[in-house]
Amino acid sequence: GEAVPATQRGSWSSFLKSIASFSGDLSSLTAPPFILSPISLTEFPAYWCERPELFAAIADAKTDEDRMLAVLKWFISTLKDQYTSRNESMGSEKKPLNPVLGELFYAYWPDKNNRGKTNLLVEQVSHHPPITAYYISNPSKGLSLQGHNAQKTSFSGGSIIVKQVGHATLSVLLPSGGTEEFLITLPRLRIDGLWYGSPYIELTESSYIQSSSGWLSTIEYKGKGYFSGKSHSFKALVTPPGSSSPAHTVEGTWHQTSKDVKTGRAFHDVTGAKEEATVADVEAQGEWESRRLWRGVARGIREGDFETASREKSKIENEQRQRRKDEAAAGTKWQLKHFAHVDSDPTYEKLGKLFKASPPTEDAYVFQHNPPFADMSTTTTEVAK
Ligand code: 0T9
Repeated sequence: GEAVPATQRGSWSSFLKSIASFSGDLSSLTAPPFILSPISLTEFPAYWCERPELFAAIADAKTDEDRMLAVLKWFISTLKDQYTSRNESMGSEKKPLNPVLGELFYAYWPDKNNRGKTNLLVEQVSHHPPITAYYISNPSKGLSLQGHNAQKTSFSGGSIIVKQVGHATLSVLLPSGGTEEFLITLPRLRIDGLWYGSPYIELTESSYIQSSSGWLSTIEYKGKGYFSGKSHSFKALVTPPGSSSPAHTVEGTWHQTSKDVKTGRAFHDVTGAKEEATVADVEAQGEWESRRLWRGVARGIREGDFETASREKSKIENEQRQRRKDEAAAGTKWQLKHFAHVDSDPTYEKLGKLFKASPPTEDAYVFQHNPPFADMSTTTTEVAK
């Protein structure tokens, strides 16, 4: 295809053949240099908050119904950043760096215009298969989001199909002192454009946001040729507790704008700029922090020096292999730093029942409240002031 450099055509077509004959963990396949991204998957949870004022706005809603609408608006507004931002910054979807076990990513968005400070903490909690856990909080607004991400991939009709495994739970401290919780499930992805060497993501099927108040958002995703015939289309139905007829229907394209179908009023708009998180300088980072850990590889990829990139990558991989061997010999196990694994998430089980989530239960990684910044945890006292 056009986007594939002449010298990499052969390796791109063998890469595609290996994807086609393989399903499972794509991260372990070696891809040609032109498709490599210098950014690790541990940075991806930042996409949840690159419009921090929309996250903060959840705390300002006065009723359960308005809170669901604020959560839906924030969620829809993250999709452009989650699923199209590599196309914008690098020309196409690229293969991210595969995080090592224990890799960390810390970042924040400063307080501005009374939105409060938003903190992000990410830890790679499994290497094979890759699983990333994250905790995002805005303590002054009483908001916290906890989740984890893994993928099951397969190949169909020339596209990669990615089933996201994992979910997020959003916790909102209410002025009454109570807590409202939201279970957020994740859409399926189809990676198209592979043949031409310019991959991009389309979202498919449905995802859900279920509130403990009973309000439910069902979001249906469609590409070209459906509702509006446009790519990246969605339709969200917002239903009150115990009802199946929607109180609100929102329609539009998730990477642009949408409107409330009944009132005709604008709903979300992400045509404006997003805001990148603030991250410590590489020099000031610890050795497990993503940008520090991958520094040599990332520089090689950015500068087109793929020999250096692959030598630096081998160093990291060999070090990891040695570590696993030493642990096996000593009969010890890698200890997670910020999260504890639970086989079943009670919030998922409880809220999942309300919309018949499949599967009926999922595991989770619970944040241990030992953040690197003192001002990260959400407590009732902070909200009260
Ligand atoms: C969670 C997101 C996820 C991670 C990425 C599938 C994918 C790894 C997972 C699901 C974030 O919240 C949202 C966005 C993009 C997803 C990635 C896109 C992608 O291609 C990779 C996979 C593992 C590949 O690298 C496939 C090979 C590559 C050559 C295609 C570009």
